[in-house]
Order: sequence, then C-alpha cells, then structure tokens
Amino acid sequence: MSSPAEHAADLPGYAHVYSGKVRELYAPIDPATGLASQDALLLVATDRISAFDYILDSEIPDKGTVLTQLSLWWFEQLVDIIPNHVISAESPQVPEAVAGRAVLVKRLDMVPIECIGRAYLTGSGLAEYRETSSVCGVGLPAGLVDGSLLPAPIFTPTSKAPIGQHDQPMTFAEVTAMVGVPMASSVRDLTIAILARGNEIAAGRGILLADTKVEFGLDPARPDADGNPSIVLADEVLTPDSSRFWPAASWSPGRAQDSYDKQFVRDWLTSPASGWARSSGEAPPALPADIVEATRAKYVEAFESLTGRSFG
Ligand code: Q0N
Repeated sequence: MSSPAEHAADLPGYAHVYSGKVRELYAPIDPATGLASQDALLLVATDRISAFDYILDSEIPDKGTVLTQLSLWWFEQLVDIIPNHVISAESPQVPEAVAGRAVLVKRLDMVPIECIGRAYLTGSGLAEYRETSSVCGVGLPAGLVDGSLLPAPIFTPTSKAPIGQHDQPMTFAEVTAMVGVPMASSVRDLTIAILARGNEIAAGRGILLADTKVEFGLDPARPDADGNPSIVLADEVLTPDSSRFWPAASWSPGRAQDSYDKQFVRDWLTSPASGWARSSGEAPPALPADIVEATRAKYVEAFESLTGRSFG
C-alpha cells in the first residue's frame, strides 16, 4: 500500500511535516539551532494528479509549477480583499530543487473549516439541493439543475475530515458555534468575495469557476484594528485543484459539465481503452502519454488564459 508520505522527497535543511494528496509541507530548519521553524512553512506542489478520488500513478509534467504560479497570480489579484500567507516564492527562501513549485509561507493558526464557495450548482451541493432544496442551510430557488448559475455565490462550509474520508457539510450556525459569529461571518464573506472576484476576472477568459475551497489562518503576529489576530488567506487559491474549472464555451446546465483540466483523464479512464471499471474498487491504470500531454496542455492553457502570461 502506497501512502503519500512515501512520495515526500528529502529536502536538505527542511523537515517534512505533512503530505497531502498532491502537495507536501516542510518546515525550514534553523541552521543555528537545528530546530524546525515555528514561523514558516514550505508548501511544495507536486505533479501528482487525482481522479475519481484516486491519486494516479502517472504524474503531469509541470503541473506543480503551473498551479503554484497560478495561485501566486491569484493572491495578487485578491490582495485588496485579503492578505495572504506568502513570504517568498524565490531562491534562496525556496530551494532550487523545488524552484517554481514551492512557496515559503507564514505559519498561521489555521481556521479548522473548509471554506467552500459555490457560484454554480453541482457535485455534493447538487445532491443536497435535490434532497432538501438547500445546501448547508442556504435555501435555494426551485428548478435548479446540474450546472445552474446560482442567484448569488453561497458559502457551503465543511468540517475537515482525515485523508480518505469525505468532509462533512456544516451549517453556518455550526460554524459560528466553532469559531464565533464575527469569525464565521468574516470567512463566509471573504469566501464569497474571493469566488466573485475570481469569476469577474475569469469571465471573458473562457473559464467558469463553479466552486472553490479556500482556507484561512490567523496571523498571531499581526493583530487587526480591534486587537484580534488578522485573517490571512492560506493554502492555494483558485487553482484547478481547489476549484472546479469549467470551459465557458461548453457550459450547458442540465447535464454534467466538462472539466476544464481533467476531462481527457476522466474520458480515458471511463473508456473501454483503459480496461478499468470505476466500480471495481481497483486503482486506475497509468495514463497513456498522449493523455498526459493533453492534460499538461490544459493546465498550461488555463494559466495562460487567466493570467495573460506565457508559461515558460
Ligand atoms: C496548513 N494545511 C492544510 C498542504 C496544505 N500557512 C499555513 N500555516 C500553518 N498551517 C498551514 C498553512 C498553509 N497553507 C494548511 N495544513 C497546514 C492544507 N494542506 C493541504 C495539503 O497540502
């Protein structure tokens, strides 16, 4: 059995602290004391890709770099809404071995909520809507279908579950019980503002941001005007790994939408060519080279369309 920790590469001068599905966290080691920093973390994106809840055996070349650079660009687009945890994305704060796909970030006290914003209805939100006409306690109009644009973006938080388990939907009242009304209101409003700004920018660049997951932390070193620790945007933001990207050109409510980035992967895995049955419980096979290359091109295309920059 392969666990994510087995993927974590050794980075001299850094202590590995956490493996996510596709990213790794390290703590810089202070050369004077030999102790791991309490103030900073190195957030490293890998080229791993997930599909149908599996981490695939195939990696997508440059994916970690493209998503890191896209996230950095979004942080800049959002900085008038919220400060972010980035300290530096450059050498020497980021070691050469992971240059381009790692960011040194401020270590925060993380808010223990997955803050999900939805601009369009799909996935688990759609399933909940069909049963209750609401999502996470937010009532919605009748008649919405898979892919519908919501009247306004909604906040549908979940509680963090360990790897391999599904996160649990929470109502806003449950969020307030965990973090208090002021903090709950802040992360709700910030999540919605981030997604709204994202869609304002992405509109006309060929991409719809159906929904997104953002994470916030508290900066103990920077109290706000009221003396409370200030809220900082952490993790990655508005990347295809944290958000559903849909091609605007094929958006058509009433059916499952095409995925901007993973459509080739999903189509191949569910085609007879893969020899894999999703219902088998077996891990999916490695991807053919042409699917890998087409998928890499979609990540690069998303980066270039959104930012207007060319990728290397
Ligand atoms: C942190 N996660 C969950 C890595 C990120 N700035 C920070 N300070 C303290 N802790 C964290 C951050 C950040 N970002 C965030 N875990 C620790 C998100 N993971 C998911 C997997 O990859």
